[in-house]
Amino acid sequence: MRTLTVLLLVCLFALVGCTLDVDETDVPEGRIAFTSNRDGDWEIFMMDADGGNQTQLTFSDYRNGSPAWSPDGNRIAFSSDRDGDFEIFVMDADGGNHIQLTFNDDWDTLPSWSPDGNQIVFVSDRDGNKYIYVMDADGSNIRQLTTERSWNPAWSPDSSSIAFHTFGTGDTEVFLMDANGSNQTQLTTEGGYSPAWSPDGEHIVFISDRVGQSDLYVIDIDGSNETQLSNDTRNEGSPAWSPDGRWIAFSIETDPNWKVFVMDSNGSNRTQLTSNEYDNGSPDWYPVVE
Ligand SMILES: [Ca+2]
Ligand SMILES: [Ca+2]
Ligand SMILES: [Ca+2]
Ligand SMILES: [Ca+2]
Repeated sequence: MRTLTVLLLVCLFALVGCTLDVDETDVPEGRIAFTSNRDGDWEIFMMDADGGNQTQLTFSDYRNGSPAWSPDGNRIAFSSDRDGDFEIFVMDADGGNHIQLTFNDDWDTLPSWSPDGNQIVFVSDRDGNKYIYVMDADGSNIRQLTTERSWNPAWSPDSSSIAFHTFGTGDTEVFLMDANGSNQTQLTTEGGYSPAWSPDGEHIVFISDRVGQSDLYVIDIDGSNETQLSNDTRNEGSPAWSPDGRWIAFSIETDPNWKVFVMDSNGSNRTQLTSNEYDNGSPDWYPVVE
């Protein structure tokens, strides 16, 4: 009887151990907005961070892309070419109530919110090339921040700075600037683009082609500890950090389409989230830890 009791206890502890391990490992939690052309043109979708519950938020005959959650998780900024060129729009998190913020005949795209939700930084070619601009979240008070060709602005979690990359003349490199456009400083030196902040504001994940293939890298914001996170002959794109800091969502150009993946923030455990014959990309993590 005593032997049986011991055996039962061993089994019980083993089960508890297994259960704890499974809980802590590690299924990414939260929700991810992303884009897909699965209905014939680009639309914005949402899914759970494990790839489940994929739902379509926009429905149109034109292109909607670059989803960016407002910091409170109530709205999504995005770009749409419904008036013939790309403009910045904001909609509710359920896909309703579209409000147009920019009005011109040029490209306006890649919005990113200030952490207080009061401003949106974005890319526009309204002045002849692609430069970075900032506006109030109602579309007013537009100011130009960069005067070299630049792309992919990302506002820092502490509000103070904006990461972006420059291109067109020489190498494509990641830069940081103050939120008013001053103090533009180069962060990467061997090629880098598509920067995204860790939620603690200490690190930036980005893409680089420096070894002849595009891979994910991470760097501290003082330029130290640059580390390669992926080594894959396929192209990677558009990284986005989870609000709890544990995960990075991104896209991979699989044969023949782009798919959304997630991995640990150290580069391990790459898991595919979308599996269809269309392109899927531009993931942006719901910003509130639920
Ligand atoms: Ca459509
Ligand atoms: Ca426009
Ligand atoms: Ca227009
Ligand atoms: Ca790669």
